[in-house]
Amino acid sequence: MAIHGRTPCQGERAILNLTDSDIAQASASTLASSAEQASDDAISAEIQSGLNAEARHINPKYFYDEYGSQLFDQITQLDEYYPTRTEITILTRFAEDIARATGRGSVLLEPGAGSCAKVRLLLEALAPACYVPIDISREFLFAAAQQLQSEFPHIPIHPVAADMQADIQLPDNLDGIPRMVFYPGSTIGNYTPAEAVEFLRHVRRTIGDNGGLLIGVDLQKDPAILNLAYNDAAGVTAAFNRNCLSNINTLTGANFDPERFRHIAFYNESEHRIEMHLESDSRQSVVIGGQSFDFKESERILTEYSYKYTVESFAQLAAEAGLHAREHWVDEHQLFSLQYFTAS
Ligand code: AVJ
Repeated sequence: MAIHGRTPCQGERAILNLTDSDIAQASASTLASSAEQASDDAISAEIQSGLNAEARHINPKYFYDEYGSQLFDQITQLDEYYPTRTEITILTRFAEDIARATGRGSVLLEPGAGSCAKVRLLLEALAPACYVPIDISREFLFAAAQQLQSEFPHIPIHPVAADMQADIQLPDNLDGIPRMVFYPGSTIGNYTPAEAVEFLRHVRRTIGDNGGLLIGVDLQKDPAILNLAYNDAAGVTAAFNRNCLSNINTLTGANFDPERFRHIAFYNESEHRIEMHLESDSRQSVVIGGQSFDFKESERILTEYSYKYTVESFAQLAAEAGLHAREHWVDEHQLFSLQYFTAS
């Protein structure tokens, strides 16, 4: 890959403690094609186990094949879907203030960086010693990193194709430089609180004793706003939800008919989460990897949780992972938050 301004940060793959086979496994052009690398059997087995469970479910990662990623991009532009534009407003407005709070010149790591769009809003202010975007989709990530490098020639950029949970070891020349993990998008909301703590503990191990975490967290609010955000009038979220079934058909040869499942999304107030389900419009059977699954009329498959927090409830969760709340920034309507934590 041609990356300009090669610096010590851009060592071969010294930055990660991965074997060649880890890297081969983690590298793919899209989430879907990475899933394709796992054998059809392994994916079938994962889908089967979710549908054999007491509460039938499908992992939300199956939303994101190429078409699903396009649909998500459309969602971010809907009037009803406030999170993306609100987070961008916060990042733009408070970039200097964020940099003052976090300090400058750290090694900036971004799990699931994708197109590296949001970090652009912070790079000038944060002036990192090195920016390390991490993503499972190798081709996409490296193209995005190359583009970013041409826009920010003075900031060393070192893309790493890996799973978010990979153990990251920085090369010796970056020893002693504080690390900061940037995790925007409220992706953390897809995890249950217990899973979120597990992820945050992984972040805590990655950043060490003098590192930090800057994370985007969607906030609890009027349920009417939340219900609209996941039930848009144009039906893009419904198409996004159903698309996981088309993707599973492609990946496993299953015979879901997406049109025979209704999009259901609602805010569960006691659990503080949006739930998305696919609801069978009638009795039907679907064959996946040779196993047949019967659906009753109106039977549901859970496809996504999107947990909403208060600044305080999220800080409490982070504390369980050894992360201490330092500062936070919200928009004027308190729809969304950016929160900064340190390890000590
Ligand atoms: C990408 C997980 C942040 O939970 O709002 C958008 C995904 N699902 N509309 C979210 C999503 C339905 C989104 N996250």
